[in-house]
Amino acid sequence: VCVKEIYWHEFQVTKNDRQALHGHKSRILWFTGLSGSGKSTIANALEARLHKEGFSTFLLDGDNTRFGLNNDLGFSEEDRKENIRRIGEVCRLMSHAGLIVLASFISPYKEDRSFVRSLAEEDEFIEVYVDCPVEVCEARDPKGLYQKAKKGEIPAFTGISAPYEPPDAPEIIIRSDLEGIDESVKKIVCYLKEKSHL
Ligand code: ADX
Repeated sequence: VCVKEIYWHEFQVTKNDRQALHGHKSRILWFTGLSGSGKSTIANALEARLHKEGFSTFLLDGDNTRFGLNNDLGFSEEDRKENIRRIGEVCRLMSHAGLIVLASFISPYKEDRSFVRSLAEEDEFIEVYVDCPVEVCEARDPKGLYQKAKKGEIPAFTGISAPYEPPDAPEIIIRSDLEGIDESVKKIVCYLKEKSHL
């Protein structure tokens, strides 16, 4: 039996102090959607815009974090859960650092996304559903993965042989098959300004 003798420390510099230094609130913009839906492209363009306007940001992306922090994880339901749990904790740390975090992960399970939401403060977590029909993602197939999945070369591929649970009440919905990137970025910036997040 492992008895954990650990205690939480409070440090002198608080989350509020860090937010004040950055001149804005911490936020977690969580992009969820199918592979090829455009999550990372939109998050990338949004980060560039926010950065240019003087906001302190950081972009986390499924493909990249799976090379490092999560390189021990695959795509089983259990591994995806652990992937999102760790990233949720990273988002929480980054929010304590006072950053606007943009997280781009398929995150196919509702339960895992609500776990991340539960780590955040009230109004801090903003779920952006990048909604795009699977046929469109398949036609785009930027990494050729849908083609491989259809041939059975990639098991448990989201949208083909593994489930995707769309959010019930996301803060923002982007129809990436109907809206361009600039339009999507504007929509998110407008939301953030309207809600006084920026
Ligand atoms: S998640 O489901 O655990 O949230 P994550 O966003 O980290 O996934 O990684 C998704 C990326 O991994 C995809 O964009 C794709 O490039 C790649 N990938 C490799 N295998 C799979 C698979 N079986 N299902 C979905 N994406 C996969």
